[in-house]
Amino acid sequence: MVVLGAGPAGLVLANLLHRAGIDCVVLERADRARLHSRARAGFLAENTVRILDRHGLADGLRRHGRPHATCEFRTDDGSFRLDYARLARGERHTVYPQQYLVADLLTAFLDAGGQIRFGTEALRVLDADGDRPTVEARGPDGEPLRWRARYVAGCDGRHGAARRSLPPGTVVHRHDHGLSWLGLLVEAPPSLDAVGYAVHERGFAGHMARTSDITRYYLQCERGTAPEDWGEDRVWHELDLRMRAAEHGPLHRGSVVARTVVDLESDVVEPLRHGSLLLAGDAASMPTPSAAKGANLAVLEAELLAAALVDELAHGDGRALADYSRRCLEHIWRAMEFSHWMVRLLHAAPTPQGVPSGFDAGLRRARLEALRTSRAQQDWFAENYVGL
Ligand code: RFL
Repeated sequence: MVVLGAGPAGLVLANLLHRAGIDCVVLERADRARLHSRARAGFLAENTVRILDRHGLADGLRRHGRPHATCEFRTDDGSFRLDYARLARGERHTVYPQQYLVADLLTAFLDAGGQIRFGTEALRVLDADGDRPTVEARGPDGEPLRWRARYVAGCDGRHGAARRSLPPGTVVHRHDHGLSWLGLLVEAPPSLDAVGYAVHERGFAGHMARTSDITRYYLQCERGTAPEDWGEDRVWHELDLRMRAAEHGPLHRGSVVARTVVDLESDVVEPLRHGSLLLAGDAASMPTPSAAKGANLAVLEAELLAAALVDELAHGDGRALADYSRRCLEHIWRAMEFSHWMVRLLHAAPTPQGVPSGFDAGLRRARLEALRTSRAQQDWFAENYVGL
């Protein structure tokens, strides 16, 4: 078995396969230090924590993760909070930066004798329609490498070799929301004890805790903006305005240590199985970061895929593998639908002339008002926000 990519999807899968005695190697383009420092997600759903717990992979997040269960919406019409652990199924998030989770999963895999080839870039998967696919790769010194295996798991993200190796005619459903966020990591404690969502005429702003001294902020920005155009003064000016610091209290300032522009695009590959090539995580589907679903889907799919592969390879039962794509797509489309709803809640829909639509603004106000006042709407939100 060859697993492409050592992100949350590839590492959960590799840990579970290795424990079940399935021979597998993980090919990872980056070196180990890069994986330990790549900050991305942070909000893990309760189901994700349950999966990791079930397989003894949750020690780090149990020790250092922090429970989180409140979000605060700030709008022109005032602000309101939702304590989502008191709504719907009573579930909360655990805030644990993705790079820490990746580090824990790497350690667990290597300590158990698992095999990872760092600095090794998969280039393509050949013969995926047969039962001995080949992975062609480039090693750390540029040397050509090849592996043959019974199955290849594509867990190498949206721009990886698995996606490039899909047979012609594979359907990739894409949606471009026409919006972009500047993602910022700031060396400062969180400014509020909630996820902050600010809906503002200048654009969306978001606040998300990461650790006691690192906070993630988002600022909606022009498509095509360069991160270096956002100096510290400009960042704090916009954050103060959009988060309405004058009304709600100052934000904790600190150095901006990372700036990334994220275009709000979503896609779903359908199906997730192409012969001997199986996709999981961002390689299978990419939601926008608007509802924090990506890492959670990656872990869920990895557990399903591991169980299906063990059934097939250890017990000769291929039924779960045959059903893998259908089962994942149910979760993926639910997560997509909610992420899409969040995008429409938090932003003015882009218009061809750039003139905001009053009709769209009215719908957005109605959505926020329903969320503020309707218990049924709040339960629906909570179930989808933290659930998977
Ligand atoms: P990853 O984590 O991208 O890992 C893929 C790995 O594959 C390697 N790779 C290759 N290796 C070999 N050969 C190749 N050709 C390769 N090409 C790539 C890469 O180096 C990498 O190590 O994918 P995976 O495992 O599917 O996990 C998905 C998540 O990382 C992703 O969905 C989340 O980070 C999305 N996301 C969030 N998800 C959440 O659930 N909660 C959040 O709060 C959250 N916040 C975010 C996010 C994504 C963000 N960005 C960067 C879009 C915040 C941001 C800013």
